[in-house]
Amino acid sequence: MVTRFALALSVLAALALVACNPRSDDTGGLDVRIVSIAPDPAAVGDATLTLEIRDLEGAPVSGATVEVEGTMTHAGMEPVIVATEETSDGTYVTQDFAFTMGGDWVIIVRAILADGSTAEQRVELRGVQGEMKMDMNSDKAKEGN
Ligand SMILES: [Cu+2]
Repeated sequence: MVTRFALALSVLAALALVACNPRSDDTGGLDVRIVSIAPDPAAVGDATLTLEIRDLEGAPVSGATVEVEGTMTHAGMEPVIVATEETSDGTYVTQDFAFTMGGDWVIIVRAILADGSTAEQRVELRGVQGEMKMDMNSDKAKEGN
């Protein structure tokens, strides 16, 4: 029952996020996108996200420091935050990313460009396959750990 209630809450939280927070992703006019997620479809476990950053003219943006955060909308979720490596001009690949739970995720890409400016993009990733249980339901976690 607790789990079901928690799930209902997380759905409500997701709806609230959509309804009340029409996000203005601050990409500074850049095109920041996730071009692939492996494995596909996404599933619990190790995963590799490939991102592309392009400028207004569509040219690859090289030399950025890019961090990727994966999180979920329910309370108590510990986000997964990793660095990326630029594998070719404007293409950045996550290092040691993993989906820790099944369900709906939000991927947040944060880039610090070579000139010091920043860009942030959020992408909803629904239906990551696998167990939707989380360790947070353990008694230890409930006590605030
Ligand atoms: Cu979660």
